[in-house]
Amino acid sequence: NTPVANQSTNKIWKLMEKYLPNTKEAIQSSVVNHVEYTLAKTRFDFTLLHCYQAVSHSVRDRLIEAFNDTYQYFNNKDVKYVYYLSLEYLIGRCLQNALVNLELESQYKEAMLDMGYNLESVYEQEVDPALGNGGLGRLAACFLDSMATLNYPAWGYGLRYSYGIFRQQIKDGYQVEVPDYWLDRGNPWEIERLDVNFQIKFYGAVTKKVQDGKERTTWEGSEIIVARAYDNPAPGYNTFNTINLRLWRSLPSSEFDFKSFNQGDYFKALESRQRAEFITSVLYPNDSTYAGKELRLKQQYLLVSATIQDAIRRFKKKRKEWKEWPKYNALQLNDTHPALAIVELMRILIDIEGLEYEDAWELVYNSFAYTNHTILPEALEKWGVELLGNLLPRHLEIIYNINHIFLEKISRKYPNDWRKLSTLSLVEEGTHKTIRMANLSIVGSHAVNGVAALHSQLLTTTLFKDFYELRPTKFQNKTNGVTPRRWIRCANPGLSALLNDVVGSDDWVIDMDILKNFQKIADDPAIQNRWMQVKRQNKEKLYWWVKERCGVDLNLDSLFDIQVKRIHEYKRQLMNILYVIRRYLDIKKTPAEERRKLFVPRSIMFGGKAAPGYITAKRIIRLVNAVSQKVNNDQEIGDLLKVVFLPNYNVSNAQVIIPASELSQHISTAGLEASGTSNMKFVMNGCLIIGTMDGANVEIAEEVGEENMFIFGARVEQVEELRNKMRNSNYRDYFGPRLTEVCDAISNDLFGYKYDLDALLDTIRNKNDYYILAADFESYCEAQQRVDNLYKNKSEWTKKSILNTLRSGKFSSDRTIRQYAEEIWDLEPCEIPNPSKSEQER
Ligand code: NBG
Repeated sequence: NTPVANQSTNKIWKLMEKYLPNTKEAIQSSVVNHVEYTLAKTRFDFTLLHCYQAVSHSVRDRLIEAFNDTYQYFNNKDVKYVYYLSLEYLIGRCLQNALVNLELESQYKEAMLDMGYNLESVYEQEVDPALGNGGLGRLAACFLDSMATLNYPAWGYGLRYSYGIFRQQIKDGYQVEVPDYWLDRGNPWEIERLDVNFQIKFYGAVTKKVQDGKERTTWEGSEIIVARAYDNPAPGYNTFNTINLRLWRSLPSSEFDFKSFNQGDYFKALESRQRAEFITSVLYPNDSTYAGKELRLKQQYLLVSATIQDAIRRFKKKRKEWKEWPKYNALQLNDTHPALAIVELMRILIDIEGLEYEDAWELVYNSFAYTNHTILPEALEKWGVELLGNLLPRHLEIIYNINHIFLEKISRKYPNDWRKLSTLSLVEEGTHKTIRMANLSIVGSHAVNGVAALHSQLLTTTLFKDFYELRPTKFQNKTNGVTPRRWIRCANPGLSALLNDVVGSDDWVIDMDILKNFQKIADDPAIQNRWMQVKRQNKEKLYWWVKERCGVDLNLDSLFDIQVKRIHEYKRQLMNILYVIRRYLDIKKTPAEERRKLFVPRSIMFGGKAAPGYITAKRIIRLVNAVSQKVNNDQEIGDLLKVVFLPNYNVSNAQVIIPASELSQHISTAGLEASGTSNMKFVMNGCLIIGTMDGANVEIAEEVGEENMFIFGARVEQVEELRNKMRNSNYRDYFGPRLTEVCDAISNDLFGYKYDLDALLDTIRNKNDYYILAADFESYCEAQQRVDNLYKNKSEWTKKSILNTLRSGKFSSDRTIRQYAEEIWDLEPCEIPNPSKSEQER
């Protein structure tokens, strides 16, 4: 802090006030300047798309300012960092979120309106970057928002795929996957770092040499590519802190194909350059199954290697002593996908930095932590030893080393316990020998957590039981959360305004727990009315969305009943659609004049993508569309029942769908949904949940009260017994009469597509109904009856809706991130002074 530095900083602050003030005029001039100088369009004639691009650039200027200052400040304060490693980030659209977090939305709205542009239509121009599959990727995005908002010194690291999750089209009722080249129109939010590049090696050979009486190992890769950084600023709310999501893109390295060029094989050399670019070209569209493909392993290693190199470079700039590593670095693994980071850090510490094995291990162990997101066996990553050994020979060697030392400890503790040795081993023996990435992640981490109380408990009693017994203190729970900034403040402006009035400020946006203090408003008829109005407006917005995309006219007075999530057998969309058929048949059986008395009009909506190779999931989509076609065109039914498949469910669509929903379905087989996060978004937006006691539903019931939900179905302790009962019996014995009639209707071709649909029904008839859909069907129908009964009483329904929102505070990702920071990362917040405040305040 020399006087000279102070003087020049002050000068810069003065200049900044000139360039980026938040007045209407300054905003407008920054927008038109970007039209002219960044987009090279004329100020006097530009389209809505150009308007979006120019507005985004003007907001980006502000973000960059905050973002540079943030890391400068962290660096000066010499803080500890957390590195969040994830192969997926579903960040959704950025413009509105940035404006809301910078608290500039109303200023921009006014400035743009004055120029003839409606800010909401400007928002609609943005593509939705969909670099993730579902809950796991969206969780990472909510975490970034909370880490920034709570001023934690953090970095997000991931991959910049050129193609995100496919776009889903529905053709003749079937899902069709279309590539999503999201960078088509450029990406105004990212900052390409031409100067941040790291070499990444693949294949090659390992050599050992004795040097000064010590064995030194080196690995020479035979394919070398480059990872380049693309930075994406993530602003906090109500703070100047803005953190970075650094995404890597693969590029060819200039050196390595020199030989081919020199040998005159120009095309071969270019081909290999393209191969390098291909690595980060596409996201694997699997949710809860692992691919086992070499390209996927290359993606994982690229993320891990570039990130570790970056973190080490940053660490070395400040200090010399390796033993300080864990004091300044925490690394969080979002599932096992980036687990090779453990091995990569070991490799660099031993082979390059020359540390002893035990010393290196201590640093690795104390800095890494691992989050598990599922107990489904098909999701557990296991890499074939041949594949791994060929691509990363030195890493395989280190994994064997880790395993050797670990198993020696185990056999000392449990002599001759072969069962324990074989379940704990990082290596799965057999004809096809594999490396178990979950075991590697547990052994290499000082903390392991599940994502909801029930899930974390199941980890310690089933999947990771033996690891738990070995070291119980390593296992923790961190119940997921979602950010109220995007999921209430941005997605539901009507509700936000109402909550501002109730609370008397917008403090709830960063402190959701205060909503609890206002529960008495739930009985207030005036509030109830306003609450219903807000819901009605949100329903209207969805009404138009559906009309435009699906050509269906919904009844705005009907109950909006929604299930949106990845399509999977364990999530039981099949049970939902079978109930819709049940309802359809029941309506048809009822004399016309009694129908409206007995049935509440319902609009039942489904949305979600199926993994391209998951045939059963795709058949579920086919069934939904077949039922939709039949029911929606049945004159007798009219608007008593409508069924719609909402195409291409993604983050920006969710922001329209969730606030409009009244009933929300979370009906997985107990024990199989690790947490769920959309359940939290729905609750915050005043939806009532129909659901099983699974994942975070259990904690939602604790918070909002079971009486404010529609809980049904077998509990986790009962599932195995139900399966056993079915195992040796005919489905006719375990199907109730209501379900039998539904399935018969499908088999008798009431909806067409007999081949596909019979095959679908076989999954519950002849495969012993693993997801116990038949066993839960009766209790599901009863819960649905309770829904109808309550919906007839508008005031009671609305009261419960209000209580759902006011009691949802626990499910803010701010709570989750605080727990990670305090209980796993040992991380302190570090808030940077706001330069727009006066000098005294600074
Ligand atoms: C998913 C679970 C969800 C959970 C999210 C986020 C994977 C592997 N798991 O229940 O299925 O909410 O992770 O934790 O995507």
